[in-house]
Amino acid sequence: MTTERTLVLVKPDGVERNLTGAILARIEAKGYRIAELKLVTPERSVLEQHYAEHEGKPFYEPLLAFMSSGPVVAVVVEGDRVIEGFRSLAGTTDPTTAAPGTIRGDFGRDWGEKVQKNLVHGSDSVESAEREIGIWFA
Ligand code: DAT
Ligand code: MG
Repeated sequence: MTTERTLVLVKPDGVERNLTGAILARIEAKGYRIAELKLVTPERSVLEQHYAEHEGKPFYEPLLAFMSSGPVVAVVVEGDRVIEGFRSLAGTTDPTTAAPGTIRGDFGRDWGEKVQKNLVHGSDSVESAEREIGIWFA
């Protein structure tokens, strides 16, 4: 067993489309545990820290605008190898090509905007998870 914690966000498109329950149900059905959870409309400063690795990219400003456009559900999820496991449940970044059976593949829509409304975020490593949990649950 390698028990880990990861930061999951249900992004504004997921909350707006009433998909929070469906997304959390998949996480729980997989056997992961919800350790912390809150609904919040993020401040820009939180998003700047969260997306620091993407600063300067063409989609950065539209991404921050989208992410602050409404409430998100921030969740700390715990479980065996949950970091990789949740990324697998979420599917690849682009909803158009994300595999069916994944959250992004089943529910994601891609309207060709500059920002991909891909419903969820999941930390990509142990280091990212600890950093991101510290940002969202200070
Ligand atoms: P992921 O969310 O799969 O970890 P990422 O960390 O590379 O992907 O990017 C963070 C978010 O930024 C992603 O969920 C959607 C947006 N994004 C990434 N690449 C993009 C692109 N080429 N065009 C538009 N938005 C993009
Ligand atoms: Mg990422």
